[in-house]
Amino acid sequence: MISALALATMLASAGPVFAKKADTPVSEAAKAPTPVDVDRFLAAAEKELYDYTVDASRTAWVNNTYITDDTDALAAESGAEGTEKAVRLALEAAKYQKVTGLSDDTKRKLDILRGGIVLPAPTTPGAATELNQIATRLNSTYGKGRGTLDGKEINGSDIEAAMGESRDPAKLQEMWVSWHDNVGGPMREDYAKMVAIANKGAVELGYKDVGAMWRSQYDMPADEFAKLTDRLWAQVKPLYDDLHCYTRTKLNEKYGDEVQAKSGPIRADLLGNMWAQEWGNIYDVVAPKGAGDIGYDIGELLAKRGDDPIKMVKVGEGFYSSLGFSPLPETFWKRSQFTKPADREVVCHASAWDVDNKDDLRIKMCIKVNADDFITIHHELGHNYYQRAYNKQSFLHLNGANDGFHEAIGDFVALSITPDYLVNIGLLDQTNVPAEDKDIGLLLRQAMDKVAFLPFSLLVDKWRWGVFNGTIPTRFYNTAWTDLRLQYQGITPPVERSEANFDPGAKYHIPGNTPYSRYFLARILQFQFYKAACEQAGWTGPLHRCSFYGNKEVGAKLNRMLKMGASKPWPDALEAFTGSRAMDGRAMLDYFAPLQAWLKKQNEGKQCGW
Ligand code: X8Z
Ligand code: ZN
Repeated sequence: MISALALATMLASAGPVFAKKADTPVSEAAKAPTPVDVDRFLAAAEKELYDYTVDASRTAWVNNTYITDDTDALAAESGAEGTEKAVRLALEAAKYQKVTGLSDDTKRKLDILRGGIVLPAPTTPGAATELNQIATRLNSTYGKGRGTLDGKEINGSDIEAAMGESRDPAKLQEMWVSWHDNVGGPMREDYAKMVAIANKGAVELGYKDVGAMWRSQYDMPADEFAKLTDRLWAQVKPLYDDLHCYTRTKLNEKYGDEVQAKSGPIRADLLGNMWAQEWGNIYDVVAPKGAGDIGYDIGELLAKRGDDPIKMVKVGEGFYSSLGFSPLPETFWKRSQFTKPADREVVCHASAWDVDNKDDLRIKMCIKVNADDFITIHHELGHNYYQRAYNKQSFLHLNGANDGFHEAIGDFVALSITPDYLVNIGLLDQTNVPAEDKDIGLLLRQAMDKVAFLPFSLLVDKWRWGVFNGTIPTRFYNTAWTDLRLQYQGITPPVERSEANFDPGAKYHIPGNTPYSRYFLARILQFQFYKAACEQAGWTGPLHRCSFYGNKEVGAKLNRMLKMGASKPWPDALEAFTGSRAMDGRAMLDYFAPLQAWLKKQNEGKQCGW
């Protein structure tokens, strides 16, 4: 997802320097700036950035949906213009932060303007251009990436689906290794160069490094934010450990000691996902024997009904309409990329766009008829409805309360995709609704995606924070990545890796320069939102069976939070919808409590951990 400021700031600039007008009398110009001057500066900055982002978004859209040397060149040029613009305004904002008597709102905007740049460049001539050329090259290299299966080339979205479906360890290993070698490996040098340039930019803006800058955007000191994520992780880690232990046992039963040992880490390519980030695709391997199994797969239900990708998006839209949100605009259906074009290279990794910051909403996906993409559609639409809800805010507030909120909305909605909801929309036969005795199966299916993801979503930025602050030097890029994967996820690559590899580059958000802590926060937040919505709806049954589909009151209350955008500190937004001002893993733990008790029983007598 590209937010207005992230784009403005990802891209950077050369334009006219924002300063005193040439005809301003010297005496007046020399006077110390007043709060009124600062607000005038902010209004001009917002206008300048707004005008720039509409054009820049179009350029970025064309590049991402039609990768050629030419669109790369255009995107890099437009990006450089944006970087220079954003950096110039950020430097001004830093100066204005010293003015006394500023309103909270003004201070907030200055903070966003100064710290909201994803990849800052130093003001050295040519730096923004080089940075954007590298960033564009990395993004497009990922988009054009290929692995192999049975010795034949296979593109990114096909290999992702095949990792979910194959249960052949040799084939899984081939796909894992070829993807990591071919896609990540060649990015290594570019990545190191990019880190060096962006760090210089962060220092010019008064931050220790780029990682500190990323951590500065959560309405608290950067160090506090790192501590908060660690606290939340400590809260939910026992649940992850139980799931890891159980899953390892099941993989050992299926594949034998040679492929998956009973103890130690799990082999990363056996978990149904190229990055071992979400494990729901191997639910069939871990499903409780007999009684507890849920007995359906959403992908199969969709295929059986003959739903195509567009129909899947319509179903997603239907959920939001049921909450009272207006239908998506005509242009959404005309301009979105729903499926992978056959005749050109694109970035398949899903994203949601609001090109004109009004209602030019689009998604860009390479949809396949499977459960993963059904959920991802709801995720992307969550971004679009959020963007639309806050489109009356001023430019610097055209964003989520924090980036974790933006990532959480669609996922929170998708938690309502319960068996009863599937019956409601005609996908599941009433007779096939899993009875109460299948609750463990339902919860396990969810946990394989939701719980398994937690350590991955934390370690991606642990790695980047270390890279940016120098505790992970270039010569240890891959070792540090593999170590973090072992430490947090308890997984290990299927083959020996070395510093000739660059495995982080095989995950979209590294070459795409999308901060990742947002997804960790979102995983926690979505359960808080869900629990609050179910309470608002008066639900009294087990939490995971609650669907707030069709509930207009929940929709109205949700909209009250969404329309705030980034205009207030995130605790205010959280309070508006949930009544609480703190991010907390409790709601997630409550949701999974029956499963956790069951997992503990299954794990009895086992040596858990790795
Ligand atoms: O990147 C995404 C979305 C786009 S914002 C598809 N997600 C993360 C990922 O795929 O790694 C959603 C969940 C985590
Ligand atoms: Zn997203």
